[in-house]
Amino acid sequence: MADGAQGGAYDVAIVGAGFSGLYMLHRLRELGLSARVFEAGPSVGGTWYWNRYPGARVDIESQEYCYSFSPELDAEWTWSERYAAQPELLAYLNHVADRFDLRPDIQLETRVTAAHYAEAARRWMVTTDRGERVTARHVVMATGCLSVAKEPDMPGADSFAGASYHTHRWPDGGVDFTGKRVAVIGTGSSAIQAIPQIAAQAAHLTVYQRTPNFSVPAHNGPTDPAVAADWAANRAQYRQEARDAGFAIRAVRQAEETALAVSPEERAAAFEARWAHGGFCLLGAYSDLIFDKAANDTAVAFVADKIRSLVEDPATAEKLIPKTYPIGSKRICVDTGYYQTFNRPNVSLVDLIETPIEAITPAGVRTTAGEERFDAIVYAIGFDAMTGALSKIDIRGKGGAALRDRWAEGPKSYLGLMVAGFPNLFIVTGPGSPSVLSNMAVSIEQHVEWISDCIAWMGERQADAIEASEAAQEAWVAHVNEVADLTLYPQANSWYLGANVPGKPRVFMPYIGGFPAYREKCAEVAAKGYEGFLVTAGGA
Ligand code: FAD
Ligand code: N01
Repeated sequence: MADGAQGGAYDVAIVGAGFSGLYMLHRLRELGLSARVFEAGPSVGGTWYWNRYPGARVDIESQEYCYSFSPELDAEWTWSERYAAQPELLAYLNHVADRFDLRPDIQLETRVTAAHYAEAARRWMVTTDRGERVTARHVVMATGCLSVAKEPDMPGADSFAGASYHTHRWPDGGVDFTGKRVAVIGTGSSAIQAIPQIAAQAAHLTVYQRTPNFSVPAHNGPTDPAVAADWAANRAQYRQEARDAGFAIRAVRQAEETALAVSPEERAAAFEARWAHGGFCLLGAYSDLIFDKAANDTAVAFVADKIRSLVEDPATAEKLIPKTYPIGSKRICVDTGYYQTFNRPNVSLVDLIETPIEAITPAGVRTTAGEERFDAIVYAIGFDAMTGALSKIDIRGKGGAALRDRWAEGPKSYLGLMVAGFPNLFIVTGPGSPSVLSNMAVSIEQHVEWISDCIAWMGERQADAIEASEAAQEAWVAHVNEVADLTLYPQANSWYLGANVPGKPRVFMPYIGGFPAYREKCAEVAAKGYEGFLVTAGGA
């Protein structure tokens, strides 16, 4: 069945060598197929190679945020902390690459610039920035949802005479901020992890905040040996519990009762217990927190009081409390000492709603309140999420149609896996799938397994092309929107909606119907002979 890798012809070309690309390669190898991975970076690891900023770590407990496909891998790997930090996650993914001998089929420092579908041959022509052209029956875009950084868009950003950093492109070997005056622009998950670490080192840190975020404590620490032993004894069951959980996160411990059905005292106790436990489980306290504004308000009020209790200066505390969107409608941040950092004498907060940035100057940052001088500026301003990496590649399907054009009004896909008019092009955790609204380690495995099963199924039938039908795609897009509108999510100006990138169409991109329902739908589609897909064999 293998096409053979001679002369740059493969069964499958995989773009990206993060969590998704590595597992995709492993699965295809097991099927006896030839596959080549192209990775723009100098290392495997994706997210966990690029985001090396101080404090970078996972926001889902390490035991849950890792592959589940290999019991041997599970048995030989131990996590040193409850929430693993970036170096450990990168070491894990490097270990996976070595353990499964993946490296011979991975080409690093090679960016895919174009992928064009040749209809007559039913093959993709893939072009790289090294001038190579290879062909493949299938292309898997394992390019990541959060892999294209937003560039600083304030006037004068290029004029700054000091050092500029982006959290997504942190220098190898780190940065020493000792004795420096540092600005951090942004207060999303990346900033909230980096700020306490930078504050501990810098002479002075100024945080420029446009929209405050809700953050909950991680209560991170060394892995509790009892927890590790419990996981080792019950891993298969716990993994299944994660797959059966709405966000594919077991630790959320989703309760069934609704927030307003209980007394204020009972509610306060439940929130308090979950705050003490740490992480995302706060949102699992009641079943209606992401559906009902009044229920959500109770969690907002709880977190607001926590912020007031943690931040000594009342004016600073008020600025740090989000007041314009429901909790959970933007990804909650999971921090280690974030709010307490604002009690340090060397840290100040600038509220950009009161005093917007006018320009980055050669000396520092100028807001409507005046200029502050810095030695370094850290941009923690996020990503062109979900569609950014795909829109950077010149992807052309049937009739030479460009994916960029097809998605000009917002991304459309069937199940987040395939796009009508683009046969044999698969997307891992694409828009329209649970993706970033889930434990991505779980979602990635489900997608990779669905895609490899589909390719194997095609091989068994000597089918040479599979493509989402327009009708199935339209119905799925309508369903994704309908489900999003049942929740409070569209009420926030989040990157889920593309609201963080000027000019990006405002479309709710991930699927919020829950991982279990989604997984079931994908399995049902496959069991019905890939219902909603058009399959071609021998040109018919
Ligand atoms: P990535 O890890 O993004 O890998 C994609 C790779 O594709 C990149 O290495 C990129 O260089 C490469 N690539 C892109 N375009 C091209 C091209 N044209 N040619 C060649 N190569 C290309 N998710 C969670 O569930 N829990 C978390 O705690 C969590 N923490 C995160 C923390 C940070 C700082 C960030 C940014 C994201 C986090 N995420 C988290 C989401 C995270 O991206 C996923 O969990 C997961 O790592 C994605 O793996 P991936 O392989 O799909 O994509
Ligand atoms: O990016 P973000 P991120 N002027 O988009 C501000 C995952 N992740 O890298 O909200 C001034 O969330 C912007 O302000 P506003 C996780 O899924 C996980 O932090 O647009 N400010 C915001 O405050 C996360 O959700 C972890 O008003 C500007 C910030 O920059 C996703 O990645 C860690 C601005 C960007 O926040 C993205 O997180 C890190 C401007 N021109 C990331 N432009 C974990 O904890 C933007 N901002 C596991």
